[in-house]
Amino acid sequence: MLKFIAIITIILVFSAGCTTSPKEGDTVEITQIGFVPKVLKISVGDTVTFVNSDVKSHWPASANHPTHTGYPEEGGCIGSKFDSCGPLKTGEKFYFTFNQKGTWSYHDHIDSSLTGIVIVE
Ligand SMILES: [Cu+2]
Repeated sequence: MLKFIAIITIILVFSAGCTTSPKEGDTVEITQIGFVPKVLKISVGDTVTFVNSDVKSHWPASANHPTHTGYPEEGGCIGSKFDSCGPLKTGEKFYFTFNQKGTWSYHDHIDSSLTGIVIVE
């Protein structure tokens, strides 16, 4: 009986562990009204998925428009690595891993009135 309880306990602990890891990615949806959620809090090293749920194309990129130098990692295509480097069509995704702590503003390079913030702690 003790052995049975021990096995059940191990299974419960193991399955509880499985529900929390691997960590599900954080997602920002791009809709016709903009980025949802507008402010997203994550931990350093987390990957955010930007998914275009609108019928129009969108292009997430670091602030500020048009230089995109706000996020302090070189690379990408304009001024920072945090840039989808092209329009996302409906249903398309852009994945970005935030390795820098800080409050990072971004925008839609096609319609720069659409903005969002990722807070990396
Ligand atoms: Cu821009």
